[in-house]
Amino acid sequence: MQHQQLVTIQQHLYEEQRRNYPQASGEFSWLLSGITLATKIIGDRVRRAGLTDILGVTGDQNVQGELVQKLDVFANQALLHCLGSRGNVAIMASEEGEHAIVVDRDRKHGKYVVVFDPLDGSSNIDVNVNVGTIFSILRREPDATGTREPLADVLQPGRKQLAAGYVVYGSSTMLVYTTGHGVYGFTLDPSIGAYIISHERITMPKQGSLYSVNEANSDTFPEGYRRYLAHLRSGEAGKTYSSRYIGSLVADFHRTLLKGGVFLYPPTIHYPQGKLRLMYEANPIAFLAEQAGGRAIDGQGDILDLQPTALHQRTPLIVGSQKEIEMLLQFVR
Ligand code: AHM
Ligand code: MG
Repeated sequence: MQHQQLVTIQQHLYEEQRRNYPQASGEFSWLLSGITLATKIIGDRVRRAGLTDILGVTGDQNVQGELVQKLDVFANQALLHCLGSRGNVAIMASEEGEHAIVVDRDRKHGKYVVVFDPLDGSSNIDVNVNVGTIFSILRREPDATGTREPLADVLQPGRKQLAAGYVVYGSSTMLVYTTGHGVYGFTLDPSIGAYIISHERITMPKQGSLYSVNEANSDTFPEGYRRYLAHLRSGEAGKTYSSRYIGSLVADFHRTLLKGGVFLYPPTIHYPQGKLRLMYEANPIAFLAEQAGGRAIDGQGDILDLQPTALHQRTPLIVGSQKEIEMLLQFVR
């Protein structure tokens, strides 16, 4: 019997760095291992989420006398802890915190900025549906005068991302990431606690046959979006479309990445700027989409070209296959 070689994410990253950045110090791999560790801790807790009611409700003490935390708070702390101890992370910013957290003011050591959504789609936890962690890694830019505010180091356009990815806590736990040299997927082998490569060079189909949107909002979408959806349903787009919507961005995007089609969260009456967050939802997803041959736009231009002005800024997000995005632009531009 022939055995396939088990390639862990660390091995893969090591090879990738050797190929593309022979001078690399290994610091980046060290940083990424902080993320993989945190997501294993989070994934373990997600698996046991249904037992929270038995072990104790949120804010209460569980049978061991420990205070039970909400899962998204727990996920946030796991990431802050695992990244904060890495030594080369200067600034962290999270969906769970109002402000960016400065870990290391010394620019010589603190090279990286990490922005994340610790547990996306958390409204799905109670019903045993997939949730995820999303992350984006930026370089801290040089600051000759030493006066730049930490937030300015965070608010960089998505094009400047060094790496981005997500972990989807689904029927298996999968990590998908890019450093700008293609998109790779790793599945957690729970028996050995390692992420093993399972998806080499993921590419999004040029056109799919699924669209993904919260259709309950569609009466309040700008007209172009409504006509676009009607066009997809009409069969005139060359495919018979079906709809899929989970309500967890990571899971909805993961499917779109593998199967193609389009995911959209347009402006609505409740969210005139769109609901999703630019820095830690749209940017990392857009980087992955482009690296896989797809596209991500805000209805006008590429997400990755937007200049952020606030940490928790929202944006419309339309992401998917080339063909579906081209069609959308004809309707909304
Ligand atoms: P959250 O960060 O509060 O979990 O909200 C983000 C989630 C995304 O995962 C998902 O795409 C979207 O909100 C779903 O929103 P809606 O329920 O309005 O369709
Ligand atoms: Mg979120």
